[in-house]
Amino acid sequence: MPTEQMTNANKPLSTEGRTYHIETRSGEVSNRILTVGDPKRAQKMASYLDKILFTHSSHRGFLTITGLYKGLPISVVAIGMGLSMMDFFVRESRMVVEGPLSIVRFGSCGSICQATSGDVIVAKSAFAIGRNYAFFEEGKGEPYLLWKPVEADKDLTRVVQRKLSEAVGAEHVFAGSVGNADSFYGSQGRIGTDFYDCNEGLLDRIREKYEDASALEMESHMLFHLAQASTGAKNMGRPSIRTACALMVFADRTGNKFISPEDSERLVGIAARAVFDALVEDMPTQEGLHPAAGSVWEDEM
Ligand code: R1P
Repeated sequence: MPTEQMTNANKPLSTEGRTYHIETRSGEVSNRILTVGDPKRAQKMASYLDKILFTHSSHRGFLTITGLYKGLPISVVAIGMGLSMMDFFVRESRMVVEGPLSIVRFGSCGSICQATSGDVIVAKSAFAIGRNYAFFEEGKGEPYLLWKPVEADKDLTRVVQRKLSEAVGAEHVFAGSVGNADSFYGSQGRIGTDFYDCNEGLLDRIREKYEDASALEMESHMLFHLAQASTGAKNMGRPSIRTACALMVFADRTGNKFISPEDSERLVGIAARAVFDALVEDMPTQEGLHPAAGSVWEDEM
């Protein structure tokens, strides 16, 4: 249920200017954002900020933590899972931040390349994988639709890859195209008998179609697609939204291995500083970014 009175059905904002689902307003979210799925991962990564200035958990499960790192504001936002949550997050963040946004997703994935559990895969591009209802309901076409890859921002991706390589060792960092599936199960080729999924040949079809296909997860294509579709707030000669994505390999889909809780905890801790350093190197000043006046970092700048 709405927690506050909204008046505009097209752009629901509370009288305080808070967005409907994330419940943040202008001055609570930075132009530099690290986004993850799991709120516990967000808390762990945010613990590497130098100072936390703002924390809010919304009624729809979005967690926003804003603080300072090396003197600059950064927000960490946990969004849950799936492309709809990514859509809420990107659009509602764009509503409350002035100036360009740099967004880095640090997620988990299943590897379909030589990267194994505990390695990191950086997304050079992402393609969407969607269940084709016309096949299941009308017998038309292929059971899964595979869309053309959308590129990540090259400069932001380069700095994220370099910082992660320095942190975890270049031999543990791979790069390639990432498949953003609309399901953890059917559309990622997990085989089961409870549902008619018709996905036995899906992984082979993906590898055949995209020779650099490296990982499967559930948000990256929506992130990259919305960055390309964004129109406003062009600033500093840059697009409105620039995006990168790096993924911890939790599941090795080829070797059938899974990361241990200890290794994932360790990797998240190491990666936090690497991603913050990348965001700060990418946007080293506050010039042209969201004004400090009225923000949660106002007294710190
Ligand atoms: C599935 O377990 C979830 O994990 C992956 C997938 O994209 C999906 O959201 O990413 P996160 O660990 O960032 O949530």
